[in-house]
Amino acid sequence: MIVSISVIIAMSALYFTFTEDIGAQQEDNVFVTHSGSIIKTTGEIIDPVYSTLLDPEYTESTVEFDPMKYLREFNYGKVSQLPDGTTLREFTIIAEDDQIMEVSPGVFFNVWTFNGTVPGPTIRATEGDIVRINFINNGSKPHTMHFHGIHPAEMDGVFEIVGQGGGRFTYEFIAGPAGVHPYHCHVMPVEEHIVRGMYGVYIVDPKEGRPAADEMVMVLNGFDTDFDTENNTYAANSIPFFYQNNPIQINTNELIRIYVVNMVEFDPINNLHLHANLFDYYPTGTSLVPSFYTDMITLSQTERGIMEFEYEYPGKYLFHAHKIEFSEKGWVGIFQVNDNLDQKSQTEIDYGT
Ligand SMILES: [Cu+2]
Repeated sequence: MIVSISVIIAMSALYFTFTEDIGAQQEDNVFVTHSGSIIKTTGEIIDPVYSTLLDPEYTESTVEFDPMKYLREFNYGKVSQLPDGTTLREFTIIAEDDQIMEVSPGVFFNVWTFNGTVPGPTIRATEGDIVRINFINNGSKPHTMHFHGIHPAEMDGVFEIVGQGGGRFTYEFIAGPAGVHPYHCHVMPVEEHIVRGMYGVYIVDPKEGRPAADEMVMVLNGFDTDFDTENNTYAANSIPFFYQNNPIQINTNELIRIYVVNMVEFDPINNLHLHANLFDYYPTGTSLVPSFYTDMITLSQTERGIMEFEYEYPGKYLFHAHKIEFSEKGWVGIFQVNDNLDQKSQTEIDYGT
């Protein structure tokens, strides 16, 4: 009896000490969003219920991101011709680090963004064009833009740190080589700036172009919402299970071209498996001749390539990480292949304008 009472007293003491410690750690962090909403949270993960209790105005994500729109959205910039006939493509990219994105139903996460979304906009040019990026850092931390590809040292976005609170830098380089490349922030710790969302895709079209196709971009990414250097969600284009719940509509006997870029951190590899079909694969997209005909690719960090395929038979087909942990945490989607009876084609979209 005495022993039991002693144990209860000891456990109670422990409980109060422990909860006191938690209480001391639970200081409110305050985020002011770009819309002026004030969000309070006890951690870096925004708890929507707790936040709403503290601030009834706070009801939703400050990031507007539609994975279906992003999938086929290419940005060619403001186009003009230089006196020597070279095409100049100008882009304005604004960095922010106070955005809140609902990265999975009910999971609100403070993302760091280029032009307000994760991934940032897909930037597209033709090899030989001049790409000019007017970069503005409206964040609270230094940021840069580091493009993969070929360019002078001072345009590499590594040593020329762009200061917070409105710092500016103009990146300018000749687009090349033809292929698909990532861009991302390169401020230390780089891993944190990437896992928070500061990345996007940069496509360089070959001068001679590629055959007409229904074109898409898939950024393989994930979010570490509890800061244990392991991802809690995985996806193609940020939102777990999105393309499973909203299948991508494509046509039979039509060339599909996917620019795929792996931006998953922490995990050494990611992969992609296409069901009931095989595809031509062009690593980095730098050659016009495919290196593989396969149904499975494996990608390390920032590794990327171009996939090309057609479906002969209509129906529903899965595509997903064959690392099953990733697919079970969201990296899975469906192609809904429709009979192309009227030959109406996505390939009529005039890419490259
Ligand atoms: Cu950054």
